[in-house]
Amino acid sequence: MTILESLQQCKRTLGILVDPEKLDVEDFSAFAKAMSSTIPQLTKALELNQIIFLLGGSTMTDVNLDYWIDEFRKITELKLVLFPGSHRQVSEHADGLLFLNLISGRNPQYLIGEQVAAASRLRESALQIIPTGYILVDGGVESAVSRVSGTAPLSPQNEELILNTAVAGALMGNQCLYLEAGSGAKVSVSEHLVSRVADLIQIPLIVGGGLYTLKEIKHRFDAGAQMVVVGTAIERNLNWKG
Ligand code: 1GP
Repeated sequence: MTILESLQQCKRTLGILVDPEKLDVEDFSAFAKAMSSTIPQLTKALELNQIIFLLGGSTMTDVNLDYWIDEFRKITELKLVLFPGSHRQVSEHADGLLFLNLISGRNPQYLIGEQVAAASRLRESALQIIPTGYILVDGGVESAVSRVSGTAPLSPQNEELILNTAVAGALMGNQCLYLEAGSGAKVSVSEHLVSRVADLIQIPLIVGGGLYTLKEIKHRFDAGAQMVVVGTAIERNLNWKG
């Protein structure tokens, strides 16, 4: 089964976001130890169908991604999916790649420029490439995505614009949609908004940014998200149990 098929068929996928700039390779053993006890607990508490690791970050530049992924492989057999902040964050050593289109913004660099720049490496790659419409929703603090892309997030109050952006993203052929409040957001994407978007689209919905408790994650699944992403909560406390 491909990663995309697993998202289409699995009702509850947890994405654990790891930013290689924030986790030193030297910390891997601590990370591995923490994950070995955390993952079974999260799986049970959230009734998960699967967990995958997302790798990437908006500001990552000088990390040797191939080496980093090889080290990561030593501690997990879970799928590793790239979540790139730029065309430079491509590695054949991963399993898949979210091919992000920042459709909430109007910066051509993040609508087509980065994608074209990545194409020469992707055209002969065996990576599973998942076209993903990426919608940045205001999370109450300026996000790295907003800063780096030079685009403003959509206001959560402007529901119609978010819904229309989601529908347009699906009609353009994206295979997933990602509702993103930004890493470390104060306000996550609400269950209400998740539910309204989920009702309108037939492709997997990913939700992330500012989710810190099991309850918050569970409510996003209940509202219709196929995949919920958590990063900061685990970065802050490797023994996070939600
Ligand atoms: C960010 O959605 C992810 O792209 C995860 O956000 O770090 O706030 O969990 P957090």
